Amino acid sequence: MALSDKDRIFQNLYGFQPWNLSAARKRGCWDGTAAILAKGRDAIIEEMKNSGLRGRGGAGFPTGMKWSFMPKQSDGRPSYLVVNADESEPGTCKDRDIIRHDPQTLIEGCLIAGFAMGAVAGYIYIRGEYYNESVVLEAAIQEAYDAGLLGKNACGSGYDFDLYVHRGAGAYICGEETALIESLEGKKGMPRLKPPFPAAVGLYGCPTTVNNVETIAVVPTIMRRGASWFSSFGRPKNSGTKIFCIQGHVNNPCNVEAEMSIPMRELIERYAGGVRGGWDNLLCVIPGGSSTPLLPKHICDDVLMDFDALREHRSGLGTAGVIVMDKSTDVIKAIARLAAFYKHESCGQCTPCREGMGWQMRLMNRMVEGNAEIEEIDLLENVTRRIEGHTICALADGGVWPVQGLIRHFRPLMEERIMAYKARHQRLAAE
Ligand code: L3W
Repeated sequence: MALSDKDRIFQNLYGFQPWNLSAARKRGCWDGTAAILAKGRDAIIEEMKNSGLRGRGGAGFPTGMKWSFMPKQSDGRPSYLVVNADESEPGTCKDRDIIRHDPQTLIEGCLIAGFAMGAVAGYIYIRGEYYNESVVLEAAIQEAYDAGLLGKNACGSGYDFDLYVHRGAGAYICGEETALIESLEGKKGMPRLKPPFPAAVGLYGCPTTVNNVETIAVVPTIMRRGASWFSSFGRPKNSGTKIFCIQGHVNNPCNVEAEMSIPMRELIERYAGGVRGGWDNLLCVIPGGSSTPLLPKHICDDVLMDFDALREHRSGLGTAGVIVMDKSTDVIKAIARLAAFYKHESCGQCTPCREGMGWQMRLMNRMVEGNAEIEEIDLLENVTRRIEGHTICALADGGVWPVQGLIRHFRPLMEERIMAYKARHQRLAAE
């Protein structure tokens, strides 16, 4: 089902109205929250399961199921909710705009989610570079406390819930949930081995659920409008609405909340004004932050923007940071830039990632010039396969997927560049 304006959960995504509590209330925030909590923990989790909501931070894990992993009875340890606002995926700026312009959607979501999982407190871990957003968030939380919506007897529900903001220091790896927990505990942000999953052993060794900002911020509306309303958008297992960040060579770069499973072509055409210079000028699209690029032929196949459809195309929805590149792009250079990002952000804990990301970046830099041997393309592909799946966290996987996609889709271009480099040097040597 196509989304109309009134269906949008984020009514202030563009900041046309104030973010403060009274304006948020006029948009429907905090409407009947006490009645939602009165339904009880199990009913809220059931509603989330029925809505089909999947995590919006990249992995797409079913939210209701994740909450159900939290202990029903305390064994003496407190439980915590942690919100991942360490938004750092290339091309992704959706959580930033939720916090900037609609922070009460997130704060109300924290209360409902925290209640459903029996948490005593919530921590919002926000990336250090989002300084202005952290100021807005702190002020919005204070407004919620002052109005009795948070803290002791939150919303008059009899439930006590505190919410804190913690600023990160600008490391992409701290978006990985266990590295985030380490960082929150005051340690160096390095991923932990899983299992145990955070629901069993998380923050300070206590049961913890880590959810992305967008995931938590849609919860109040799902509870108000109902699971079947949310799941009427998209398709089974890929339901609901989603914020897409469309950028690059489009006529109108934007963040937009649209229905899940919208065809990529329609998304770009309807909301971003189409490709600069027209569709014939399209080179490729990275659909999910730094996932594998897709070619125009895939887009003409009407590829759908959801977790499962993009996986079928050996790519991914990720955080839905859609990067459009037209034919003026040096795609080898663009992917080399991503390789440099992952080299910079590797925590260095696992050898395949620590060594592999640097090796990959250096070879990719030579590929940009064409200063390589043709056989090194196969070597590059081979090494990426040896890195993938051999590290504690998904950072290295994310680092090799775009390179694998480049080789899969643009090998002739890479070969051509190497041949041109050789020809140029032979000519210079002969002169
Ligand atoms: C209990 C089990 N819990 C899984 C939980 C797990 C986690 C969630 C997903 O993210 C993706 C990558 C990119 N018992 C469980 C369980 N869980 N099995 O479910 O877990 P997982 O392992 O599938 O993924 P992950 O490592 O949490 C990796 C994407 O994230 N990505 C994007 C990053 C985005 C940003 C941003 O800017 N927002 O940083 C980067 O790689 O798609 O697939 O909570 O505990 N049996």
